[in-house]
Amino acid sequence: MSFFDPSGAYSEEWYSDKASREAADVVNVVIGQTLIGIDAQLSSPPDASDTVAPVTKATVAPLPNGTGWSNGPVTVTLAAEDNPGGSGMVGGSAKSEHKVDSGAWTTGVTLNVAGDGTHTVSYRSTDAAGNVEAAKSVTVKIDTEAPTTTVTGVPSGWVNHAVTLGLSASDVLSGVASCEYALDGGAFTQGHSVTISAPGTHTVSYRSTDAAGNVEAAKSVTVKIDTGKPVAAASRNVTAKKGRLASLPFTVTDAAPSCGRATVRITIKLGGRTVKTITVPNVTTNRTGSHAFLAALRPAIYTWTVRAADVAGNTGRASAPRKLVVR
Ligand SMILES: [Ca+2]
Ligand SMILES: [Ca+2]
Ligand SMILES: [Ca+2]
Repeated sequence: MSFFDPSGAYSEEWYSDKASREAADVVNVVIGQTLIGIDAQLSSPPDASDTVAPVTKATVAPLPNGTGWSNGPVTVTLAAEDNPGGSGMVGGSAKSEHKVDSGAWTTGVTLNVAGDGTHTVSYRSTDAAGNVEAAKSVTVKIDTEAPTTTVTGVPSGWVNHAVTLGLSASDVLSGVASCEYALDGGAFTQGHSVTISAPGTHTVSYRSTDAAGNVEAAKSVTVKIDTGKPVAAASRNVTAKKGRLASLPFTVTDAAPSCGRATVRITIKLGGRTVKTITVPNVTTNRTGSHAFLAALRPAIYTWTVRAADVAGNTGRASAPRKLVVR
């Protein structure tokens, strides 16, 4: 309410309630030079005829994604509006309140909600006249934990065939939305399996994303494929003394991409009949090798061949024969 005195001075006084008015706890605004001493009650007490409760709207920020999940804390903001002509949301009993799950009612218009899980945020407001709104609620679903992906079908070492990896994931709360893989640093592709068939050493990265949008830190496995057969050669004819050590030189060539290791089998024959076989494990390929053995054979002219199988499982052909002369 405002007043003008004849000099044109303008004055307003407000009282928050009757008690403060009596304590002369007033605010004066003076425009002009003279404040005239009119003591009048200008606002409260609230309109006793207001029996309509206010209406509160709750706004959640940031908004959850399309699945209804948030992957971090959210803020709930309350905005209350009283009925037109009502006692309003200022002074008197006016307040907004909120509570989370089974917690206590707390006065305020903003609320931070954190912690994984599904939360019920209840809220209500009271107008200046003391009309209490029936509590309403909004559900806040928070999931901050990324899924965990499990990969199956990973070979323990070199293999000589295509490899299919399976991806499966589990997630707490919102659930798995997608699994992805990336081959050799390429782009991630959605899928639950990937087949790698090209020879070579491959890195397969994988990760999953949950419905709340939490992306797992990518993990990776290595897949090593070698489909080439090693080529073994007996290097030269060998002469040995009966009962003495004799060295049989050979080479194993394995084209890249190669697992680099092979098992070599030496076969010694006499007159087309195998008289001795020797297995030499863990031979480094693409390098000259030899095997020393005790020539416990009767003097004769034998033949010997070598054949290699790489550790990926590829077996080459037997080499051309060389002579082994035992004297
Ligand atoms: Ca009201
Ligand atoms: Ca999760
Ligand atoms: Ca090979």
